[in-house]
Amino acid sequence: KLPSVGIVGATGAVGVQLIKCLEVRGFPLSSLRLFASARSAGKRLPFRGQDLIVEELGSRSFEGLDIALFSAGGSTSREYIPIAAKAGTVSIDNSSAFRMTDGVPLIVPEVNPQALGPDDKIIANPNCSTIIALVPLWPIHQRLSISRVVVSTYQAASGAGAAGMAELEHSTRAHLAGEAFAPQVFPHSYAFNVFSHNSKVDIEDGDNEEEAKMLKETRKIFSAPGFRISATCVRVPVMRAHCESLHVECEKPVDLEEVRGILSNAPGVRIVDDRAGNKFPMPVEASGQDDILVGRLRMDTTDPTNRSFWMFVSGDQLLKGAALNAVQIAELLLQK
Ligand code: A2P
Ligand code: 11C
Repeated sequence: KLPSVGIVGATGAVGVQLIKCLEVRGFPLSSLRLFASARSAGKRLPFRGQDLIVEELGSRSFEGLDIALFSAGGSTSREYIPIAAKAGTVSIDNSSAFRMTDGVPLIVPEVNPQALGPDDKIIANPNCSTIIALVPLWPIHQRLSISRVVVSTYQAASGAGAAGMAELEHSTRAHLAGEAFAPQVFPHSYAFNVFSHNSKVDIEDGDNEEEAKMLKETRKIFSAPGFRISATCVRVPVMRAHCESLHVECEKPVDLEEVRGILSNAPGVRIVDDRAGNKFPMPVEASGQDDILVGRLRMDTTDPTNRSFWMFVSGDQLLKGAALNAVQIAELLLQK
């Protein structure tokens, strides 16, 4: 029997991509229902040549639903996922609400599919910055044993949802027109600016929540509590694909050709590394693509032990960073 599927947060930036991913990948389902807040009830969204009508999410929404894909923020997940579980619905959650909860698997299908159990009722989708880093890092770690990673992100507006994307556009238009603009989603003016990630900063250690998520989630997904990774997360005025600079140190001396070979066979990775043409991963090319683009592969010549190298990656925050990874988890669920 084909599963019945629901999307919670269907009108959001990720929700719309969830609908598209289910359609493009020909996900086998008997019915699709769309849920959002009361504001969107009655709105129509296309799926497989038909218009589906958005329903207001409520505590009875999960009756008869096999799988729910949640992307409506942490508080909606915290309130409704336990209700869904009681109704027998399996939830795949794009929020951070349950990611670090013991017993809830945190899955990147290319990395830890084995962590998904057949009876799991809540499955967490990692943070976008984590997914985009781990898809290329995992095959390298398996073959070369990474001893330490230092990440710097260049994160797009899409990470803050549809309202964040609209704010980038409106603040840019206002700036070009010489008009004043009062930011509402972000703490600073976005147009022609770069600022530290807009999540809460820990006063003690100085990490913001986005950085803390990258460290904790990587350790859980790799099943490596002591994995050495640190991060600096920054917002750049880009619409929808994140970039990350990764400094990778391995246990043993590195042969860059071996790294290139590993990445060229890695699922979900495409190498874009044209030194002669000065062409490397860019958000405009990663947007709309399933693969994580990887390039700027080069040794860190300041490491006399030859164990360290650099790479630069770009991945669509709304696809592999969110909707695509969630739909791949649902596909994995069906296989199990
Ligand atoms: P709505 O469009 O009705 O506000 P984004 O990540 O782009 O900001 O989108 C958030 C998604 O979560 C939207 O689909 C939004 O619906 C939905 N959402 C927000 N709050 C709730 C809620 N309390 N119940 C159900 N859906 C919600
Ligand atoms: C961003 N990654 O780009 C964030 C938003 O834990 O899923 C998503 C936060 C999360 O701003």
